[in-house]
Amino acid sequence: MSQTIFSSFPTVAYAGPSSAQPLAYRFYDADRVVLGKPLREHLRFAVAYWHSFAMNGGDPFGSATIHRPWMAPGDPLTQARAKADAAFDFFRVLNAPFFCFHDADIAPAGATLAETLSNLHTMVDYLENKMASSSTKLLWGMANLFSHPRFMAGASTNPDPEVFAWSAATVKHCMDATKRLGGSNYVLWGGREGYETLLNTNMKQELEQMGRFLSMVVDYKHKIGFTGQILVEPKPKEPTSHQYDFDVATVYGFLKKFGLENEVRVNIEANHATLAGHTFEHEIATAGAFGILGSLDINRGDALLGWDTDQFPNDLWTMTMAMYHVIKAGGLGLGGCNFDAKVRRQSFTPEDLVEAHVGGMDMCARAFLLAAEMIEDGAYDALLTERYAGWQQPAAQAMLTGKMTLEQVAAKAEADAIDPQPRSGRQERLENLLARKIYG
Ligand code: XUL
Ligand code: CO
Repeated sequence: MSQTIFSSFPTVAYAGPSSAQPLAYRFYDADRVVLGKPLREHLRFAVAYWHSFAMNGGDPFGSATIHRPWMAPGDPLTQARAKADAAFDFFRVLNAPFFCFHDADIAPAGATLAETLSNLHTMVDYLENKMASSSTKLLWGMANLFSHPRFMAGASTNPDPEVFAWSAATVKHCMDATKRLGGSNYVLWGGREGYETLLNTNMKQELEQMGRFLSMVVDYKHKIGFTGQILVEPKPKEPTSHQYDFDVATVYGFLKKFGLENEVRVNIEANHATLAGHTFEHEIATAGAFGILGSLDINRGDALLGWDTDQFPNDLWTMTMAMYHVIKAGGLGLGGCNFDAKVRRQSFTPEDLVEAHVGGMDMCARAFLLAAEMIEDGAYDALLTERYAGWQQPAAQAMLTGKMTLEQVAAKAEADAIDPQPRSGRQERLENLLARKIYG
């Protein structure tokens, strides 16, 4: 393979917590067995093609600061191949188990739908070839149905049925590509599935369109025998003021309405959770409660800014809580931890990109190890068991399992002259326990 901007980096290795090297894993010991399987299989780390190889550091106030060789003017397919060469070299550096992409990240748009789809398949051929000599697999594929101006009023929710049809054609081909590359999941993020003003929006109509679209995706998955998961990624706002897939609970209600709750799961992103006024662990626990936890987009926002800054994670407490609830929900299964995170505008060197991922992977691994300890030492579970013990009594079970009506519960409460007493929730004790674990 030709030289890339990552060729000079050796493959990052595990060096242990006391290592001071910037390019070593201190906690991500991929082969270490925890809770019955290697860390690599619990975490299933993925590199996001868009933030790592397509993003150029531009923001609303300034132009590009990140200039990669494949971004220079040139034949678009030749540049796309150079980008793929660099991407796979980067995966080698990290020893990354997975990557994720949108169609628009890997292949240039053409002048027509047919040319755009042809470019996509040309690049899928190229990626398939690269994957044959790489250990990096595809965690998920997706269609970018939000960047081009045709999607300015939505993709499946667009008032124009031709945009719905364009989106359907694109998703069909992206699902074919994902299946061909052995992807574990196919993700839909409703980039512009929302609205700016109800003055020009028929919400009922748009939700019907979105439900129909997702049903068609699920039907097609079964038709082609794609064995991966279909995932929806919730986000409450940005780019539109009101996004239909606001949060996990909203998505669950939507799936129920269209009878898709056993077919579709969620891809939960940390920064989207906080934009919705939740914590990352709240969203994970909600998905766990509904049985729809699919995968994670790892990043963080900036509490002082309040928009989707997609930074690499740096808060061990938050991440430990998140990993604890991942384990409680039964793990990530076919999902994984995708770094939907980008380096800052000033971090334009290849080394910045490597260091960002090494730090992010270590942060997740460290959090997972702590969460596994929380499970293994049993103190949290013991408190929960004690807190809800009353529900194990036969009389309480009768209320829960539908054996009693409201009048029967009322009659019994009155007859028993019940007198429930306040009990401590022990929040500070539990927080102190976690603080000791994290900070020593
Ligand atoms: C947008 C977002 C996307 C999706 C993929 O906020 O998170 O990057 O993950 O389209
Ligand atoms: Co995301």
